[in-house]
Order: sequence, then C-alpha cells, then structure tokens
Amino acid sequence: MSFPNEFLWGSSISAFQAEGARLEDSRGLSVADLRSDEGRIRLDIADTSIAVDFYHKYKDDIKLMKECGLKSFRFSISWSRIFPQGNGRVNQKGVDYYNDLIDELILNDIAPIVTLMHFDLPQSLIEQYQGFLSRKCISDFVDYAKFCFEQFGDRVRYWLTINEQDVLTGIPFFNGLDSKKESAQADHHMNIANALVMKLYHDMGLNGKIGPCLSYPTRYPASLDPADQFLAMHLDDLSIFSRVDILMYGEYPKYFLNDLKNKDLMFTIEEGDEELLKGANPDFLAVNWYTSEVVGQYVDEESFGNYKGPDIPRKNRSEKGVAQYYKNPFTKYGSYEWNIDGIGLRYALRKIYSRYHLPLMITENGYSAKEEVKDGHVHDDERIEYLSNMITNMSLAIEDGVELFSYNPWSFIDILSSSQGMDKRYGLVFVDRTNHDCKDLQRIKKESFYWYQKCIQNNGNA
Ligand code: BGP
Repeated sequence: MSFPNEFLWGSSISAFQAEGARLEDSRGLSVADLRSDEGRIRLDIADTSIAVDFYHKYKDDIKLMKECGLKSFRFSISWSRIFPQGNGRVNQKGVDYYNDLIDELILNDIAPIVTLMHFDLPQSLIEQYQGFLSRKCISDFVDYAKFCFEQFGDRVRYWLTINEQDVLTGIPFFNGLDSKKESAQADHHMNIANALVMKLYHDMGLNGKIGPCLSYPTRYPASLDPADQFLAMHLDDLSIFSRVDILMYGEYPKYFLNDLKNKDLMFTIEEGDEELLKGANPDFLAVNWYTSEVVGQYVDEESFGNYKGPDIPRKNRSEKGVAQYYKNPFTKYGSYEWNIDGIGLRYALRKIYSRYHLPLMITENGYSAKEEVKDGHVHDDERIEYLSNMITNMSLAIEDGVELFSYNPWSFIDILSSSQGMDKRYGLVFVDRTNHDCKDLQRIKKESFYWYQKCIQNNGNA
C-alpha cells in the first residue's frame, strides 16, 4: 500500500446524530431535531434527544478512538449549542463543551476535523427569517464561523464549511424550507456564505486549512447511448463540479443557471454578489463517498424493466422527467441498496483531483447494516470487506498521483442514521440501544474495529 507516513487515518460523526442532550446546558433546537421528531412520529424511529449520548460519553469514546489508533476525528459543531438562537447570545456551556472535546482529542494525539454545519441549522433562524432563504443568514453564519475560528482555531487545523450542500439543497426540509424554489435561493446564499467564511479564515491568518464537504456518488452511464453518457456527466456537473467551480472561480457555470431556469427555480442575484463569490480559495476538498450509481435517460414509469440499461431499475432513486437509476450487476449490494465498489471510489478521486489539483480528504465512507450482538460479538464481515476494498483503491489512487491525505470512515460509533434511526448502523463500535429502548448505551467493539486498528498500525495493510 502506498500511504504516506503522515496519512491521517480517522473516523467521522456529526453532532445531531451522536450528541443527544439536545436541551441540556441551554442548547437551542435545530432543524435536525424537529426533523427527527417528525421521523419518530411518522416512522417510529429514535429522535435526537439522546441519540448515542456522545455529549456525555465523549471521553470514553475518545479512549476507544485512541485504542483503535485514530489519527484524526471528523465531527461537527452544533451551531445552536453555541448560539441557541443562531445569533446574539453566546452559550458559554456549549463553548466549554467543544473546548473540552477538542482538548481531549489533542491530548490523545487525534487531529480534530471540524464541520461548521452538518444538516442542523438553528431552528430559531427559521423562525426569525426562514434560515438561508434570507440574506441575514449569510452574516449570521459568518459571525458563527468567526467565533469558532477565534475560540478553537488555535487547535483545529482542518475546517469544513457546510456538509453536502447539494443534498441540503435537493431536500428543502433538511434546511427547514418548503420548496425547491426556496432551496435554490438558499443555495445561492450558502454559496456566498461559503466563500465569505473561507476568505475570513484565510484573512485571520490561522495555522490551518479550510474546504467544502461534497457528496459524490460515482455515476456510470446506463448504456453506450451518447444521451446516457452525456446525462451521467451532466448530473455530476450539476451536483458536484458546478459547486466546486463556483468556489474556485467565483462564477456560476452557465449550464447550472440554465438548468435552474428550465426548472423555473432561478434565484435572485443582487448587485455585488458576483464579487462576494470570488476569492474563496479552498485549501482542500473533502469528499463523502459511499457508492456508485448507474444512470440513464428518463423513459417513463411504464418502461421500467424494459429499458436497455442493465439489471433492475431502482424506482426510488428515479427523478421523473430527468433520470432513471439502475442496479449495477457487476457490483455486490449491501442490505441498504448501496454497493461495494472501490473502483468507483478510485474513479471519483481521480476525476476530482485531475480537475482541481487540490489535496483531498475523505470525510465519509462506510457500510450500513442492521446489526446485533451475538455472544458478546458483532461480526461485521461485510463492513470489513467494504473498507478493505475502499482502502485498496485509495492506495491505487495515491499511486495514480492523487494527493489524498486523510480517510475518515462513517462512523466511529453507531449513531442515528439520518433517515432510519438506530436500525441502520455504520459504526466500528456497536452502541447498545434500539429505536425504542435506550438501554445502557454500552459500547461494544465490532470485528471491524480490530480490523481497522490493524490497518492503521500497518499504514493501510490489514
Ligand atoms: C450523508 C450524511 C451523513 C449520514 C450519511 C449516511 O449524506 O452526511 O450525515 O447520515 O449520509 O446516510 P444515512 O444515515 O441516511 O444512511
């Protein structure tokens, strides 16, 4: 394996999925909390009130990270734990919590990688002015980021701005909004916020780096039909490359604006915005990568199953009038419809790196399953197969010349799935709770924990 000696082997979580303690120590609610309440009622799954209690158990969890050999840990700050209203009054207890968490990581030689917003905008900002739909949210986000840089920037060397902005934009209620039209306007404001925060960070002269956090499923065309080939490229451009282009060059690609106009989703650009978008200069790109997809032109509901593309159409992922997705018969699928395709990861890393020549880190990557403890053990062989396949292909990408410097699989401990509560687990460490019974939240190391420990010890060889 060809990993550099200083490679950051890590793992990942986010605040709303792990911390719990959602009303403790004066924290304010976030849109993620309300979304989870809705999930509890509609889907009968666990909400964020306790999650896996990382808020109280972080010291023990960091002991486990140390035992595993982690060199980095990617987590997010809950904006509403620091500013319960999203702006105005600072909640010192929230600041103390993140100071302690960061100190504890550093004491254990684990580099903190911090996301400023991971799907959890403060709910109060929705009530005050509809969140990122309003320009006021830009300055509140910049103020919040500045505060974090001032408080934690002496110890945090890696910052991520907004987690998966394209996912946030694609699912309006993830950002507390109601419609795609609102979401598109909010997306524009988040682009400005992203650029301003990156410029601010650089202007502050802190000793660290900052970048965006992208979601990127590799998209293969469903057939040799040029229209399918073009569509796969076009969807990649819309969901990921346009976003990086905006940050890199401070301009919206024309095809991106055309797409919004065609869908009647075009947002308002005010005078001076073009200037605000310029000069972000991300230091690296963080990538969340889980799976590859096969995409072809939208035919129609009737023709599902008769289309020339491979294997079985996946109705749930299809976008009416735009695209239909298919299963890839050349890859193995896990229990949650995501496949194990390390080559797809190498493909994505090559594609991103050759376009921007910026260092890359992987901030999410993992295998989900329903799991239980049997005789004190969790046998998660398929997770090991998945991780091993990914790491082999990361090594090949590095040999290809890609500057990959950190790997943070999702997730260190089992945490709430953003869609399926505690049923869908990704952790290297099992957390003993179900959707309905919090039990004692005991941590039990899975087989993959020991496998990853060995992998880190041998710098990629397990
Ligand atoms: C990413 C999110 C994570 C996490 C992950 C897995 O998009 O950044 O927060 O949830 O997906 O998704 P899920 O929990 O729905 O399986």
